[in-house]
Amino acid sequence: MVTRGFTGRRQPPETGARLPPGQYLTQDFPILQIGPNPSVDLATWQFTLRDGSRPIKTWSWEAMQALPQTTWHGDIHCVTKWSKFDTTWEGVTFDDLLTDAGIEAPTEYLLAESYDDYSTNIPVADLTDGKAMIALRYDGQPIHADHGGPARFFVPHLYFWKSAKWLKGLRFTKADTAGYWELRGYHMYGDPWREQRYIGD
Ligand SMILES: Nc1nc2c(c(=O)[nH]1)N[C@H]1C(S)=C(S)[C@@H](COP(=O)(O)O)O[C@H]1N2
Ligand SMILES: [Mo]
Repeated sequence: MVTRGFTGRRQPPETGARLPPGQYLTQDFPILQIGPNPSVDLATWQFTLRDGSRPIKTWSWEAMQALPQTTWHGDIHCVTKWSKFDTTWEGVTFDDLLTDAGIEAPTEYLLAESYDDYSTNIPVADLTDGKAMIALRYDGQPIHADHGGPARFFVPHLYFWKSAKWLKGLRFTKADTAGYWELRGYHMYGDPWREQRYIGD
């Protein structure tokens, strides 16, 4: 059983087992971002899948809602050391997106790109088999703009900076290409269980 209202450093053993090294458990939901929320209008919202500079397919908000929706439940881990347990997200898996586009991944890497000029790189192997989604709902509700709504990328097994808010598209790249934080000293991969926070970790 998870202890409710827990705030101190001491924690039940089952909590410790779920916490990656160096993380602490938080009950609230911190907001972290490089600038103000970009304004994203659902009427003009677009999501585009690209192979390098070449567009593969673009979805409107309605088209994205019409794709199969999958629910994910579990824990998220931010590089600033908070972890949050038992979060519930719903959206379109990366697998279902590729199926709808009628393609297989053309390269082994991609960049998630956002409406606020944020980007972050992830290997394609980390996105397949249900490991990532275009999240459209959090806790049964539309995602609040502060947490990246209307749509954010969601890659929960990596540090949360890999889950790009206000997602605009995914761009396949030939090589592993650093995004916003990776250009500023953060790790290219970001596995919380191996504590890959910064370059060289
Ligand atoms: N577009 C965009 N996505 C982003 C960021 C950002 O600044 N812009 N910050 C990242 C970081 S560092 C973290 S920890 C998480 C925070 O998500 P939250 O605000 O929903 O907790 O979003 C990530 N995704
Ligand atoms: Mo972060």
